[in-house]
Amino acid sequence: MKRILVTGASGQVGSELVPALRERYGSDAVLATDIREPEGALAEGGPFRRVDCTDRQALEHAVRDFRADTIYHLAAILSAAGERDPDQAYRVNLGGLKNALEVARDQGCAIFIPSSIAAFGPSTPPDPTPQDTIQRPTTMYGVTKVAGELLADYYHLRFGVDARGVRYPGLISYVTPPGGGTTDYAVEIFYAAVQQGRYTCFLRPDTQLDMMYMPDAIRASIEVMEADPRRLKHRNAFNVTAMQLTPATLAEAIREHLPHFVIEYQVDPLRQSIADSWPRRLDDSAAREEWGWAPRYDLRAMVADMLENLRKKPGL
Ligand code: NAD
Ligand code: AKB
Repeated sequence: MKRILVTGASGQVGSELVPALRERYGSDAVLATDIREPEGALAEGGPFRRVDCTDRQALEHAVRDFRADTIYHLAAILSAAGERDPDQAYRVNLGGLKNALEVARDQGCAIFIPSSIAAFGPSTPPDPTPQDTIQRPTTMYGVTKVAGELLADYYHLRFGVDARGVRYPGLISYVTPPGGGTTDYAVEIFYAAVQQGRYTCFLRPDTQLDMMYMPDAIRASIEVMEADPRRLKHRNAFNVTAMQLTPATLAEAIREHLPHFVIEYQVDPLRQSIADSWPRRLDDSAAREEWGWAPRYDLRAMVADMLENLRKKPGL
């Protein structure tokens, strides 16, 4: 029976991944950990332990006490927050990851490590961005993501650690708000549309980025860990994608449901320059070939589901 420890479990991804893992493997088989208290389904659905991933001993004790055989290592500082405090981003994203890999090696755990479209930079071919290509990111977040991809490969090659991962695009979801990224606009826009009927976007209307709806991201994270290892040529940092959006096309899709919705633009130079350095579209053929990846939500399906669920959310 699988026993899974999730770091950074209270965040945008963890708050949906943990319930999905509990549904699949049993509620007592998944330990959620974070430095932030969990809320909602995450808090009610199974065990939680406060663990700072920069504290290797604390992480090791949690893995050992729980007898975990798999770690989903989600704890991180995202792109915009990382530019406000690059030192903290380095400590959490790289220090925390190194600890998680060491603990996985010591305790014989498989480990899931998410990378990001942020692992690419302005010299990467942007459309489509190949699986294996130039990676010279210009943010601290991106630097830690490239280094993380390399570390994960290294721990597999050198120590046999079953490390796997995907490069998530920007993730759109309604359970937990995003934690300080550049793609956050694609979530904020929905809350603003439902609550105020208007949104002021911090990116230019034509800024195209890769995006994915959270149910697809959760499925990708579970499927890559369950994939037959004999078929995997890459293991880590698989490009995955579902849709390509600009603020203008997203606003237009929202207007199909809310015809009076208004979008305005007040560009934030920091986040615009980060977005301009990222790919416009990932080539996810390696994930499709090696473990059968395919997204289920396109723009229309995602917008309809987001609006339906946000309207049901208490307080909105
Ligand atoms: P998030 O910011 O919503 O959540 C991260 C969680 O990590 C938070 O709950 C935070 O409290 C926790 N955390 C921070 N420092 C910690 C520490 N020292 N010890 C333990 N926990 C700590 O981020 P997310 O969106 O859930 O991202 C999860 C992973 O997915 C990250 O690795 C991120 O880089 C990656 N990712 C996310 C997106 C996205 O759009 N959300 C896109 C690409 C990649
Ligand atoms: C961010 O914008 O920082 C994240 C990501 C794409 O990694 N959402």
